[in-house]
Amino acid sequence: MPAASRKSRSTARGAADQAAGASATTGAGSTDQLATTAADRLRGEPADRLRGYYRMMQLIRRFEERAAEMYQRAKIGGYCHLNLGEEATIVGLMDAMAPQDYLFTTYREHGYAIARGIDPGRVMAELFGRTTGTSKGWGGSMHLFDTEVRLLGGYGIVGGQIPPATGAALAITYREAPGPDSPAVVCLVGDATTNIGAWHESLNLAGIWHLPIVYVIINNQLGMGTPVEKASAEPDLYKRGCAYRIPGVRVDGNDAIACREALRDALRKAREDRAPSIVETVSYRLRGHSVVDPARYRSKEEAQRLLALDPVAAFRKRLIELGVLTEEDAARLDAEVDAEVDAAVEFADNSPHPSPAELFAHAYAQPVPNMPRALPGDPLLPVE
Ligand SMILES: Cc1ncc(C[n+]2csc(CCOP(=O)(O)OP(=O)(O)O)c2C)c(N)n1
Ligand SMILES: [Mg+2]
Repeated sequence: MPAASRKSRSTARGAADQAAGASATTGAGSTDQLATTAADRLRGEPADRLRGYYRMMQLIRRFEERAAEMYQRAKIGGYCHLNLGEEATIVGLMDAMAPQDYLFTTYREHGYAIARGIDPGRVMAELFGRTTGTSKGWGGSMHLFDTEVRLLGGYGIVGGQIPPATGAALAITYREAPGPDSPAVVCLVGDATTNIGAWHESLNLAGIWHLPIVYVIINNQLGMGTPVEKASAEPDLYKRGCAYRIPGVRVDGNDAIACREALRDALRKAREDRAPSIVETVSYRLRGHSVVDPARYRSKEEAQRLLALDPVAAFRKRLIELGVLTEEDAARLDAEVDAEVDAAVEFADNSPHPSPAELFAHAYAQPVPNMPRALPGDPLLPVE
């Protein structure tokens, strides 16, 4: 391809601009028009709901900031990836899901777990590796799991969630008739994850078996330090189901309501028509890939530009402008959220560590002896 036409292909920055124009309920338009339509969407929402959205966005923001702090204090070990910059996406997507739906996520999932209804204390306790955590302290940050709210992981392997999510959608087709109250599966993947084999194999099966599943691509513009257009030959990620005749839409991930409407629409098609689809949300990862990544691949100017797009600050400002919140209301909600996060940290810190005697619990179907060493050919289990 000649360099000129290569350049004309969409870039990560261009993707965000396009996203604003491709939201679920708007057509493409000028920046002014887009700002107006986003504001119109907010005007159509009940004030209580908007205040609830702001509170949840701020809860996720403060939770993640405290998680980073706790990591630095060595209260949290292993890997830890934060949702900073993804708060509007999370709130919109989680509000679109019904209680009967199943959620599979990446390792960047703390905010989704909280917005899906898990107590922040149990999430923080899992990050701390304590028995009161969602996975009894065995999973850590990347493996939150809770059957009660149908969060079926938290996967540390890139794309590891895609085949089991597709399998869960297949199971639904055996157990339930299609209809407005039928469950569906939401499978979240990162932008870079659309390049792995499991993505293509799963989408092919979802296509031929007509599975009730929505693949949501959380396009935060980077896979570790690699921009989308350097990793994906088709950087318009919502088109990446076309080989399987799976349609996709792209929405602005900083617009909670656009995210909610896009997923709601896709879920309706999944439940009632058994039609799989893709929703791509475009937002920006505000910090490094994980808490230990200083994100040196970003210039200072870029970092400043991203901070100016902070979805939580933007939502707060917009609600105050619309008269939905006063400065005092917002400050009160912020203080409430801070107290909730303090309580979560305290709960985690005061919770017990798992006992070493239970090292193999929850890992194998049968009890496994904690042998000091085994040589090749030794039986794993004592032979009766
Ligand atoms: C199979 C596999 N390969 C590589 C990794 C290392 N790794 C962790 S996250 C990541 C990038 C994924 O980027 P993306 O899909 O955009 O998700 P994001 O982290 O941006 O949310 C890589 C390569 C891994 N965990 N698993
Ligand atoms: Mg990414």
